[in-house]
Amino acid sequence: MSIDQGRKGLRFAVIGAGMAGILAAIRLRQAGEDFTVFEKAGRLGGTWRENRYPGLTCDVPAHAYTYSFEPYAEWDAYYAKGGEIQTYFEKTAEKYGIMPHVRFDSEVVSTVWDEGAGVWRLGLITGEEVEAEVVIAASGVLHHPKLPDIEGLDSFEGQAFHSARWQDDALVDGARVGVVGNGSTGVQIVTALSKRASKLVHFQRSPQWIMPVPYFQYSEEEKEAFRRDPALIEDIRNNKEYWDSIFRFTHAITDTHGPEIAAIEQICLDNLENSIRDPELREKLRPNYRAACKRLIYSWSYYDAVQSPNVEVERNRIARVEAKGVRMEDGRLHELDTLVLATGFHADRFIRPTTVLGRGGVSLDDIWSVRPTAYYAVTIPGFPNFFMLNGPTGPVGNFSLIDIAEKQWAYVDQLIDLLRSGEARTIEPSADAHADYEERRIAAARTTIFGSGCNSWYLDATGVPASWPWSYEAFADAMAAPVLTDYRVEAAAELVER
Ligand code: NA7
Repeated sequence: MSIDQGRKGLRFAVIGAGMAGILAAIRLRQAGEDFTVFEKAGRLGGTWRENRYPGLTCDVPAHAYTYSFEPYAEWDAYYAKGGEIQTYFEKTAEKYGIMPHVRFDSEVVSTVWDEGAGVWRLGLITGEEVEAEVVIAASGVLHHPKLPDIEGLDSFEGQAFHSARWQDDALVDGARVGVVGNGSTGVQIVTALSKRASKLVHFQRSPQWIMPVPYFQYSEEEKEAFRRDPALIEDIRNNKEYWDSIFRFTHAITDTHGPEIAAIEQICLDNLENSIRDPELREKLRPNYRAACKRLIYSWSYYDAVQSPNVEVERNRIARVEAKGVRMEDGRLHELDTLVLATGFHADRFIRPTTVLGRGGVSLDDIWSVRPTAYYAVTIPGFPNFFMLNGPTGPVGNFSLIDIAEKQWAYVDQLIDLLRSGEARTIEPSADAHADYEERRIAAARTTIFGSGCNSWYLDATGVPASWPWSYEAFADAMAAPVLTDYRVEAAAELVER
């Protein structure tokens, strides 16, 4: 193939048909590119496909949790339910003509850079091999369930399952249910099941700070108004109070002694003091670490739920699971019909277990042996034309990851432009630029609220917060334009005929 043909015929492989993969696909289709989305499952939606537990809600206001270019009039309430979000992504993918480009049941098991040909060779689970000049890794963050290392789980006579593997036939109505785990997932499940289970035990290894938030339904009239005039939705998306809260939140994360984090801590503390009537329960629910150190839980109804007579908060240590239920270290047994393990995810996986081999056969697994990392969360030295959306070290917190992915795409698109124009055959960050970024990032991350002394999925294996450690504005600025001097560009002219 000649150089010219090669440049004109750029092929893109998008890995994952979740929120970020759909975004990439929409943008590539709009640009008239040749692309395929490889999806391991039989349905798109990523997180919103995998999670189907009762009470599943996105804690970003619904109108802020959409693509900026695709507002949605149909949200039932200020916060959207998981099923509604899944429908939104399916409708959006249809509307933008993405579906014919998605190959379902096509897990990418390996992607290997072929230096001579200047292509990535992707091995699919089906045994096929496909080629692409550019890989967009949009494979998500929290998609490998972490099961707890609790002895005896297999001996339980009822059903026990991870929250992301919800069993539709699970006994919950009028049943005795245990929920292990107190992250956003556990809190949402307990809140929902408090109205359904006859007995509900919430096993909390660590209590959580709960941020009270407003919740209201949108009426049919309001939805009709949104349909007629999408500018009304824009007003909600651009609502000053909402954006002030985002800025406040990111400043709070990065300035652990500032007024913003003090305000958040006070709101959470007041919520605990004013909502929980029984002093003993209040002490059980009082965290001993700083608010926002773990991902803040947003809830308008959890504190009501745990005060229902059928709900018990269990703060003692679990000794083991037995046939009839959960045995505590103090010898008590909670007899249960169903045990839900809301114990989180392996947050350091990203594209793995896919084998990714870059220049010289170097494995991403080796590069990531200490921690997953990417230059500005998007690109990796030695992995040319490989771009990540919602990759390692990106911003995490109580804000929309769709917005983050859109900003990352705007950045990636500028790098891809160099390939499109024929100016570059390959592009990747220099090792020095990446090392400098990581050094600065790690130093800053240690000083964030996430590093203030609690355990959470935000921490990497060495205990360093794995996220973007600077403000939202700093992220927006960084994504607005890549610093091209930090990139290693292999000019197309150097390409020999292949
Ligand atoms: P999280 O936030 O990682 O929470 C996991 C919870 O499970 C957390 O309370 C853990 O306690 C608890 N856990 C984990 N292992 C055990 C064992 N062995 N025994 C008892 N308790 C355990 O996961 P989620 O699914 O709730 O939320 C993940 C993200 O999804 C969320 O932040 C949103 O971004 C959406 P710990 O705090 O470690 O003591």
